[in-house]
Amino acid sequence: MRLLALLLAPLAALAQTKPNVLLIMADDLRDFGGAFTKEAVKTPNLDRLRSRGTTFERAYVQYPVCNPSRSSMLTGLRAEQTGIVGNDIPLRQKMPDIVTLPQLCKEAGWQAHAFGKITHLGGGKDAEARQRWMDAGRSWHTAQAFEATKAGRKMLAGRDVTNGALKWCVWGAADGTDDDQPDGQIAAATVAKIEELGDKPWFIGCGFMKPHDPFIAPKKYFELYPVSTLQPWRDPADITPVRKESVGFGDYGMAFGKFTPQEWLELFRAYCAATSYMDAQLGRVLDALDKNSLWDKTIVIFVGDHGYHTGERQWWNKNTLFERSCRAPLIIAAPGMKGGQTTRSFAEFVDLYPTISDFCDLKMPHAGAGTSLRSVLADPTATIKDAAFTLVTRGPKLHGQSVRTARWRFTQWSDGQTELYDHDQDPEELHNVANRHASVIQDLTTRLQSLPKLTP
Ligand SMILES: [Ca+2]
Repeated sequence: MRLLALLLAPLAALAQTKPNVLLIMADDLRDFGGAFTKEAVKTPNLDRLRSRGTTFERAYVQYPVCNPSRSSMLTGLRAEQTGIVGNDIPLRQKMPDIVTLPQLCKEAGWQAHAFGKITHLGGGKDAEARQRWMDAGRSWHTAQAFEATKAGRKMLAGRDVTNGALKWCVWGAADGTDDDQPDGQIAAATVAKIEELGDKPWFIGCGFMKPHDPFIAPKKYFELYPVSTLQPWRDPADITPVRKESVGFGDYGMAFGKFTPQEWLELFRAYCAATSYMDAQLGRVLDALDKNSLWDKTIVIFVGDHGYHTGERQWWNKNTLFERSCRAPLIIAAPGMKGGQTTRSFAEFVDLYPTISDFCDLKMPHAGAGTSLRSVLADPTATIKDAAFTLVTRGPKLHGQSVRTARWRFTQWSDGQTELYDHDQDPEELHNVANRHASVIQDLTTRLQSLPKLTP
């Protein structure tokens, strides 16, 4: 027996250095107050994952739009460095030789498979273009996207809220089952792959597509939210107005400006229903980890790709430099780390690449912009950084950069305009105090100047 144990010891050590990686993403899921329970939305499976891991209450994306955020996260580089600042350019067109996070593991022997939306899903109906957008073959052995079935496309209730002005701005309570929508199929495919791969080390991307628009979920999830139980956000009367490029710009701003209280309520209810639907699919994946006893062999990361305004500053979207858009959900459950922890340590999504390569004992092949979060997982009172940075662009001529510190959010536009919000007094960023606090602004301007230059 002793000889057998000696022979097996190196194998056990090897297994420990090759944990499975389960990267679960939700699309356009705002951070509901960090604890998820402070607001109306019901997310029992996110709560279940929180009990297994560490919840980051201050996690920030580097660009609050799908493709720029995901490209930054998967390369460990800031959007200023990738130059990917829109949903129109696939990663490889801009960075043909970069080694992505799943690719790093794949080339080191992990089985790498993506289901649903991990990279941005461009390419329309062109199957080959879609595979290129998903970076199949380079980042993943296989990558697969999913669509609603005929039953799932039949709406039992719903409405086009802007009468066609914004094509995406519709909600629907769908006929059919969970698996008639893409997220149910994504959960089923993820579970099947976990069971198929057994003891081989794997890196699985499980990319849920909700609560992103169109705000559709099977009808039963709408029934969780009787209209009388919901109170959508209303801006107070004394809110400081800001420039249109900051928030409220374009056709979106025009349309949201006309929303009635009833329309804000309808959209908020649909967003909550789509969130609970996504959460239920997450539960199926967590069940597979339970059933196959994989928690001590798997690092599980749950992220949203950026935040979302559900009415704050009369905005129903992302793509702003406010807290509601820049802050996103992040939960990490890693082998050997305690569960049920919450941390106020700052985290940026560029930290995920070094964190996962740290747990996989792989060297990051290029100089990344982030830092491993391992020390925070070991001790949630530890900190690895005291600020987080986010970029947006407004066409080729204007961009804004924002820095969040423990007390402040400071935003500087490339034409020199600034905004400053004091989180000690004003957590919802209602009052711009940039005409005061000159020394704070000087300090935070220096911090922004330390960022890499935007290279479009
Ligand atoms: Ca998104």
